[in-house]
Amino acid sequence: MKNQINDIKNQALEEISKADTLKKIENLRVKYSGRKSELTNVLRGIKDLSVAEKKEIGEFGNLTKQAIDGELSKKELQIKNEELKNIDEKEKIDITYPGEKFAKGHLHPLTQVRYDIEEIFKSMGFLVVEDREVEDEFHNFDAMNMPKDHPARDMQDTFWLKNGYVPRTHTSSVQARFMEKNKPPLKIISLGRVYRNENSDATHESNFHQIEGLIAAKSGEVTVANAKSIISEFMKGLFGKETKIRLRPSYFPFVEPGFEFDASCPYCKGEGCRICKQCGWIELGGAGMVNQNVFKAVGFTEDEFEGFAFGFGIERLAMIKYGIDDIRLFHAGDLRFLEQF
Ligand code: FA5
Repeated sequence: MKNQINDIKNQALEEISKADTLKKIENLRVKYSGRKSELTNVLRGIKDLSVAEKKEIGEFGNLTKQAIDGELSKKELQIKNEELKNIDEKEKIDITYPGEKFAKGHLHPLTQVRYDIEEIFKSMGFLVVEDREVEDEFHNFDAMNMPKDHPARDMQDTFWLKNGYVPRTHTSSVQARFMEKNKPPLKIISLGRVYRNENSDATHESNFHQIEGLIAAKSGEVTVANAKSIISEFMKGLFGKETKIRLRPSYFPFVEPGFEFDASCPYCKGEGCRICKQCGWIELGGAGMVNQNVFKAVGFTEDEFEGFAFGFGIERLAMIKYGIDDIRLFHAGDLRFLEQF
């Protein structure tokens, strides 16, 4: 029986030494050390031996089982360590490897231009004010010297609300709102959304942004020359020092005399190109000396004050600044466009 046990031990040790996975070790444990193992089977024959043989074979059997278990545990540990080493190799972390870049958001190009405009005017002492987008007829039209039957109302296609209010058609309404509460001298700008019942095309949107400016003081203290130099500074700040401006006579009911403002094209420097449609100048907005009827509408005495007002389209300014030839890109939400700024 001793020989039988020895053979089992030798066979077990040989197979254990060749095992190279935890699964194989588990199978060998069942085969050589479990309750149904060959060794347990052989040792069951002890009961037929003499007392002395029982003792001797019993001890020998136990030592053999301990030896087999010991080898199984040793080999199991060895395989586990080997696997850990492999994991270390496979999952090695290189802490010097550059991290992945996160996509960063940024301001919309219109917001960037808006902030640029605000900074330029603030540096010239202007106050930035805001007011409502849904206006009553009085502040959008009447106070701007556009009474109900005045044909000038047709110049700005209006979305009328059922209650008689209007999504403002221009930021000029802020002039009236501000002067109702503040007497000249004043220097303000106001930027915001305006709405017009117009079809979209490359240069028109039904929802766009304007900047309105107003300088007002005692009569005789504000001239077209002051206003021209302020607007010239503004254009230089936005488009570059070499920018020139020009005024052309025009009509807006809330100013008298009225002008249209053009800036020399920042792309071709006045030579003529695609952006300025070959004429060297780009139309930016309107301006003029505040009509005395506007001052009267907000409660001031006629000729007590004089002022200069101007209004530009912010999308148009941004289009020129960045060389964009279609206004619709600003609101299309196309990341391929927005990521370029
Ligand atoms: C006005 O809105 C006047 N309130 C401006 C003004 C203020 C004149 C103070 C005199 C004194 P106008 O309708 O021309 O004027 O619009 C001014 C600017 O807004 C235009 O020059 C243009 O740059 C921009 N604009 C007008 N309509 C659109 C539109 N549909 N889409 C995009 N921009 C527009």
